Amino acid sequence: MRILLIAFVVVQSAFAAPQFWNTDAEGIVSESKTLEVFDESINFQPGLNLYNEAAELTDLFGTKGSQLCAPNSITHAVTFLRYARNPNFPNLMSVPDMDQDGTADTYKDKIRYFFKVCNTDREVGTYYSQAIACMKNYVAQSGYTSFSFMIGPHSQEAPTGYRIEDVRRTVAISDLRYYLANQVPVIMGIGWYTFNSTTQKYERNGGHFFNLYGYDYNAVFGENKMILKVVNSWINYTGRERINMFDDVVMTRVTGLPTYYPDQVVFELEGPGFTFNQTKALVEDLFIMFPVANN
Ligand SMILES: [Ca+2]
Repeated sequence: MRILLIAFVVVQSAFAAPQFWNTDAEGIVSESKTLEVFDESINFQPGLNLYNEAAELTDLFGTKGSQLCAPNSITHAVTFLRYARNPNFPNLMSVPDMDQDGTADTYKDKIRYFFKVCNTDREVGTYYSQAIACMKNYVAQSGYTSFSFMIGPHSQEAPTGYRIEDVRRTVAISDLRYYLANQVPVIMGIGWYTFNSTTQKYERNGGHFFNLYGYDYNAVFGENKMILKVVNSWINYTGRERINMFDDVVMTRVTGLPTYYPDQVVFELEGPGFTFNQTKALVEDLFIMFPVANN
């Protein structure tokens, strides 16, 4: 079943985002994997598999293995912005020959570069504040105005001209529809939460970053559900067609007593890479990284 691409812009009156040139979302168009018919369906993932590169950077691993999800997802997003997006951002800067193999700016060099400039810790990974800071700096150092900020309860700084309450709030489905429809490669931060039967609450015991490059949405979902096109650093896409180098992950509004979940968590994820017996993947923050050309 072929999916219709429908151009639209969600009006966000409090949020005067930059003018995006391309609202037609002319990315890679995938076949639907479900029998549902969606009002809006977008997939612009670039067909870039970084799994093997990251798996070979074992000198950056901690005692529990790789904590490279932030450097990996940032590398994925900047590669998309520089080469695949239409229009693209060719001035996004190359990185040095970090591994001294004689070739600069390889995917491995980029992952090493963001590991370094994000101050990623090989044991605990990358804090949200560190991740957004290095995204923002990379775009600015490339000579663009950096429209880079977080939306979510951990957001600490609004972009110029906006209020902190515009971005320090719970994530909304309308946010994802707006940015993804404009081919902004959103990075999502989730927490892994396990239920503690003593406190009767979900407690956080880790987190994860990954890339979003589209979604399926039906108006009947309202603000309660959407299906995300996820590129996840711990899934190896080798062997898939480039058009299929992503997974459908369902994001739904959590139910239950208000105190059952952490404050300001309203969505959980289920699907490949996110479904476990005792642990929930709860959506926390979105990372928007977008270059705006200086006139
Ligand atoms: Ca190199």
